Amino acid sequence: MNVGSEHKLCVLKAEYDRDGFVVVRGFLSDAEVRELRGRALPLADRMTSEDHSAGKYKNVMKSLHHYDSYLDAQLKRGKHVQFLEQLLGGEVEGLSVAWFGRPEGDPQGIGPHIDAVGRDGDSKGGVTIWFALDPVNIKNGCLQYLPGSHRQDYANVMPIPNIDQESTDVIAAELEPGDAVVHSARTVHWSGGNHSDEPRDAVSFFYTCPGDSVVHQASGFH
Ligand SMILES: O=C(O)CCC(=O)C(=O)O
Repeated sequence: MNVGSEHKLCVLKAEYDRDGFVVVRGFLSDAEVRELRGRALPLADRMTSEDHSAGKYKNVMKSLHHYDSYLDAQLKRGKHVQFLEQLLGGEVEGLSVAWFGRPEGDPQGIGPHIDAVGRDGDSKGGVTIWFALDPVNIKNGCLQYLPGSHRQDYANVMPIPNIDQESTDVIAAELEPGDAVVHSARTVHWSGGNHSDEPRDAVSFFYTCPGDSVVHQASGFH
């Protein structure tokens, strides 16, 4: 996708501002997906065997950029950085690269949460761009969002209580490899278990927005 087109950017920005997340189709080329997979998955495998996992989530590895120079460069200067800055209308600062695996048959999803909260209610906080490395869908545990939730205040706890995950308002971000979904750190999101026989791998990049007058609290995942 040519995300440089001003009209497309305006459409994506309007959607992001309204819903607190936006799907960007075909952000990465096939070659870029191969490169990201080739860097992240073997590293995640190695880290799994050394047990670096994020608490109770054995298929989540954060801070990958500390172990791989390509991922570190992507966090700082990947083509998505300029895109995020255009989308948000301000600078972003890279905090972490994470692998979110959901192997076939893994029943463990991730409950409703936000990624960070600001001190003031109207802060944009941070932003995550999540790249699908496999086809991701409701059956293998894609991300799901509560649209507009970025405009409300939720506790930075996991799971956030009393979220109706069956609500007809909920949007499932079903993606193909190379598609991305961008969400505000204030948007309530979650993912289900993998009830399919296909793996679901993803890599996310998490940024704070230094221009916002906010104290950031990164979640357990970032
Ligand atoms: O990939 C997932 O299942 C969850 C990802 C997530 O919560 C995030 O990127 O903030």
